[in-house]
Amino acid sequence: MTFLKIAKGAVGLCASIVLLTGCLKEEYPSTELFTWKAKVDVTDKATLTVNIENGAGSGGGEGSAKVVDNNYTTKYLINPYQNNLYMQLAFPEPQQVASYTLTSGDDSQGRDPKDWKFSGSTDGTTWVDLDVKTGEVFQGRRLTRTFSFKNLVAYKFYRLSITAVATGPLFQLTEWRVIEVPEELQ
Ligand SMILES: [Ca+2]
Repeated sequence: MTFLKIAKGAVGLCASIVLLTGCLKEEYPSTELFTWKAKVDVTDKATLTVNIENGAGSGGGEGSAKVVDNNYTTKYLINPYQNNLYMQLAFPEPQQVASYTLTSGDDSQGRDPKDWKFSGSTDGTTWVDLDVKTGEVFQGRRLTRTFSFKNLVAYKFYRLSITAVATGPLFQLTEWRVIEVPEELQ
C-alpha cells in the first residue's frame, strides 16, 4: 500500500512536471549538432609534382617543395617561366576540394600568376576545369587570396596550371593550399 501510494504520487508528480517541463519526454538535438561540417586544409595529405622545376631541384632554396610547406616566408620560383607550367597534388584518397589559396611572392609583382586554371581528375589523365581565372592581380606581397567554387566530386588529383604571369620571364609563388569543403558549405 505504501509502495502504491508512492508510485501513484510519483506518477502524479511526473504528470504535473510534464505539464510544466516535459518530464520523461526525451529531447533529441537536431542533426546539425551531430554532423561535422568544416572546411579542412588537406594539402599536407598530398604529394606535389611540377612539370617545371627550380634549377636547384624540388628541395632547393626556391624549389617546388616550398610552395606547399605551409611556410609563408618561402617560395617556389622558376626561371624562365613557361606557359605550360603546372603544379599537381596527388592524394591517396579522393578529396572534395572546393577552395584553394594562393600567396604571392615576397618581391617582384611581375612574377605573380595572372591567368590560371584549377582542375580535378580521378585518374590523373582526364581533367575537369573547376575554376578558371584571367587577368588576376595580387595587390600585395605575400598576399594570400582565396578562390572558391562548387565541386560535388571527390577527385584524387588536383592541378593548378599557370597560363600567364603578370610580366617578365619569371614565376614565383609563396604558397598554394587546397581546402576540402563539405557540400553544405559550398
Ligand atoms: Ca612556402
